[in-house]
Amino acid sequence: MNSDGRIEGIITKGVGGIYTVRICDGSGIRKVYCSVRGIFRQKDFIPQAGDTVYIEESGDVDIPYVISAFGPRRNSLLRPPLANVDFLLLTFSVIEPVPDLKLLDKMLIISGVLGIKPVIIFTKSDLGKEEADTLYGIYKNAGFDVMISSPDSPVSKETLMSLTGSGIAAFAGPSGVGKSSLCNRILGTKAMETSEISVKLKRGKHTTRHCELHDFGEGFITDTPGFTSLSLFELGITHKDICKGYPEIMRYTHDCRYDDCGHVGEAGCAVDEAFQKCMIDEGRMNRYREFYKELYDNRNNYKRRKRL
Ligand SMILES: Nc1nc2c(ncn2[C@@H]2O[C@H](COP(=O)(O)OP(=O)(O)OP(=O)(O)O)[C@@H](O)[C@H]2O)c(=O)[nH]1
Ligand SMILES: [Mg+2]
Ligand SMILES: [Zn+2]
Repeated sequence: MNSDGRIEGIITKGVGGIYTVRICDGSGIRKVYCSVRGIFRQKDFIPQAGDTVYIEESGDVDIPYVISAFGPRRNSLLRPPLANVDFLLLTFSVIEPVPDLKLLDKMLIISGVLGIKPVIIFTKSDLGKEEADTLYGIYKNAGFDVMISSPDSPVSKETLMSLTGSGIAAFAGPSGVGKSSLCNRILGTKAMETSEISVKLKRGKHTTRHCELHDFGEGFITDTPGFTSLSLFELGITHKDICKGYPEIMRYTHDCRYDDCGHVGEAGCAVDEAFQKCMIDEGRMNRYREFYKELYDNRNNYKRRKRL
């Protein structure tokens, strides 16, 4: 407890305006229900799991505490809806549903822009060993941490814990890829509901509906709801930001002739030269160019940088 009577905590879950806050006071670590002071109930401020908060007793028997202040946010995401994320465990199945690599690359760009460390997990390698090996090679060579997971050989708790340390780690990715299955195995519980993907559509069914931080070593881990689309433009990401999701392009940019080179066919572009020598994956480069063109064409249309 602080000298002013406030208790510091972290929101682990929020459903319908009631927040579960993890605190550490004289009684040890515990979780309490909290409402939130009216001044924070504004349209453009949504308390999120991961937020540091200060709470006071409310006098209400059912919801005994009220959040009276928020700590500063290092970052905040809408998909998944979380604050202060340190690691995004970008989970994509190699088959069923087929991986949407544009979505993966967008998430890598967002991670780069927000300073979040991405860890890529390709699941269901039991259904497509070759596909898993190819994807592993592409993203490993690009410079990312990549793991392959299957029911017989899931990503281990120890490996993940050694990577994520004391931070907040969140699974993120499309529906039906196995985020909850993996999260349950790692936590050793059946905390998260899972479900078969649709036989007809070969897609997930959006089984998980909210985020909940679970203690994980010195830090936290959370499952998240799956999603299918993301707009870089809507998030205020510009053509100049895209490189932040491309470590393999960043390796060459300092040798480009022009400081403001966009690496989309300019004379003296060192990235293009590396690409011609097959040093950069073709799919990754093509998606970079696609994002660049779309955001460059829209460069005068950013009205207000939206919250990420
Ligand atoms: N063959 C195979 N199936 C898997 C694997 N991982 C998960 N599954 C199955 O895929 C289906 C979807 O798994 P979930 O864990 O519910 O997927 P999710 O990503 O949490 O989906 P949402 O909550 O909808 O976002 C379930 O039937 C799982 O048993 C895997 O590595 N291999
Ligand atoms: Mg799920
Ligand atoms: Zn260039």
